[in-house]
Amino acid sequence: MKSPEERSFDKVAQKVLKKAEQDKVETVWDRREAMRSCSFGEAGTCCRICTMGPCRINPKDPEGGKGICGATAEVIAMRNLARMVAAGTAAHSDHGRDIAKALRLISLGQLPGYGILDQWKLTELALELEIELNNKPTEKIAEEVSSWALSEFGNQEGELTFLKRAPKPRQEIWHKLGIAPRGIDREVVETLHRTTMGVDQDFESIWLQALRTSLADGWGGSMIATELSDVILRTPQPLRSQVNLGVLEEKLVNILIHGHEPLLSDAIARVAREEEIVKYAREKGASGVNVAGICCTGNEVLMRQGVPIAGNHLHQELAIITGAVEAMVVDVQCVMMSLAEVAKCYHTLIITTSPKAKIPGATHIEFDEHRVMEVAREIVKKAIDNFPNRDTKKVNIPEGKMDLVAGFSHETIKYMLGGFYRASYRPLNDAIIWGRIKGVVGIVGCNNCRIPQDKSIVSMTEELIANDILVVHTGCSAIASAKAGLLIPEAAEKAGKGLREICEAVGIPPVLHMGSCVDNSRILVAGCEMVREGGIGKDISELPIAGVAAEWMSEKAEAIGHYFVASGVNVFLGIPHPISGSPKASKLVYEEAEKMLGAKFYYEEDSAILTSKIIDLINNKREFLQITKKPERVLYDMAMRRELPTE
Ligand code: NFS
Ligand code: SF4
Repeated sequence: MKSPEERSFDKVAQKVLKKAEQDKVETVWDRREAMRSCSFGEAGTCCRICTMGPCRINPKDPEGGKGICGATAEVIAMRNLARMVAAGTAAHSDHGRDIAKALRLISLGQLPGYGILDQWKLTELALELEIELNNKPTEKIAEEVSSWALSEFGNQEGELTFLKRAPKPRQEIWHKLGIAPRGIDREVVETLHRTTMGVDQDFESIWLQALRTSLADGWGGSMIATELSDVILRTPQPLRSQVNLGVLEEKLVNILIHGHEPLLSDAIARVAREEEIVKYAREKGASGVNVAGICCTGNEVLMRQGVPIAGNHLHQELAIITGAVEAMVVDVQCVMMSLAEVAKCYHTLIITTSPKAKIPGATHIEFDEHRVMEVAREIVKKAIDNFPNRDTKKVNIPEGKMDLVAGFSHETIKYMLGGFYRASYRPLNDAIIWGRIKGVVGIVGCNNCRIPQDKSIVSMTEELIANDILVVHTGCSAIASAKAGLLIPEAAEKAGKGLREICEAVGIPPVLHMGSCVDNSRILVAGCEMVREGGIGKDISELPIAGVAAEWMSEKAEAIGHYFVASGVNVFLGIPHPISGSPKASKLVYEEAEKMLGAKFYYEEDSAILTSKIIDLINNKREFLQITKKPERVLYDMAMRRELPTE
């Protein structure tokens, strides 16, 4: 068995892992260490899409090997990869669909408790969509925007509206390769169709469709989720909060919200502050109610309400093991089935809320969009009722919480850098041109129990900022760096001289929390703005930027990685794609992609080597843009002035 220090880089997690051992509770790490994973599955050369098989191809077979139907290793590996991208796209996009449906209900007055908190963003969107605004009431505009959003899912022809946000050269690449997505659902379905038995059997053609599907996530489902969440719940602005298991409170009823969809979590956080509810908690012996988040739903309410974060993906079991959680309320995605088992050892209630996601052993209280506030109150009361069942002997909340600043939407970055009256990316581009900031790297994605929790994310982030590279984060990576104290302005001390000066002048941390995983779309929009502002490249692929998924595990991360690469951002992986059994498929994504898309995937087991490759890439891009040297300041004398051309 690995030691707590080998399992997690986070000292707070290490303490709780020791408690898990004492309490004899099995965790995800125990199961990982006991698991004998199948090497064919890992290599991507196991096929079970028809019952003539399953087939497996030995990557070491000198003949190359074939499935029973004749399928080659590259086709099997690429089919599997494409299906991962489709599943990831489906997950993010279904989340986007639910937000679009919520906007529709709001516009019809059928979602009590919710409204349009960001009128400005709604207007901006309507203008972009060329919706006539003339004296229309807000509800009518919201209805039209929601109708547009819902139609993006079912479009059969044409292409997704937001693709037009991309720089022209990028759009041309998509058109040339035939990978501009038509409708979000259509691309997911087509990928499932193409990868079923006996359809598309050219691995390059399958990969192009995987790219098209991923673009339907990044510039479709995820972007819709982000934009419309901003309209309903408001665009995030920087705010302070706290992070890690130390945010749990001994004297309060602790409710954890875990999953992805923000609506119910937002309501729970609001309800917990109601006077009635606080009174009810006092009656049960607690001094109030404490709501904290896990994973992306946590990021959503953190960014907009400042609700603290208890932890990232690998913290979900640990939170329950503190013995101090009355209820963990989950919706969809990244929720481990083991939670119900872990909860049995304590008094914690696992409450499932989505009609799409049920767990044996959990209590199901369904999210009903017509009575969200009532459902939220019912859930919070149930948690309060559970407070007297807490076994104080089993409670041990580890010391350890960290301050953080979150809420850097791409709009706020613009305002913070450019000022209120001339919000723009110009100061960022200039800082890059002058070399005070060398580049921007987005570190995104999950934790993975195959490698020590948070270690790669935190060490890479520290090294990049020390090299004057601004780091932006989303998802569980943001929480990892937050726990390590990198999301506070004081962390600028760890940055290189140039980056530090900028952080200190503007008052921002050197590592910016941009939101949940669907908010990776904010990074795409920021990339477009940087190109539009000029001076550092005509396409996203020319910018000195990169993407990193250091500890990824989810199919959603495959979708994100693919739409980054398809958008021209090189992506560095700390966990490989499961395609190593096919040299041809590997060559395509890790090498040849570059020629097609101007970007490709990189994989390195050692995160230090991965980081040095990122720094090399950024330096190469700077060289290509000829911004490696500070332009020398020439002082003109009178003779030189006289020689200046006159109009
Ligand atoms: Ni993203 Fe966010 Fe975390 Fe990974 Fe899961 S919560 S959607 S998939 S584990 S970063
Ligand atoms: Fe085997 Fe071909 Fe069936 Fe896959 S599709 S299980 S490779 S026979």
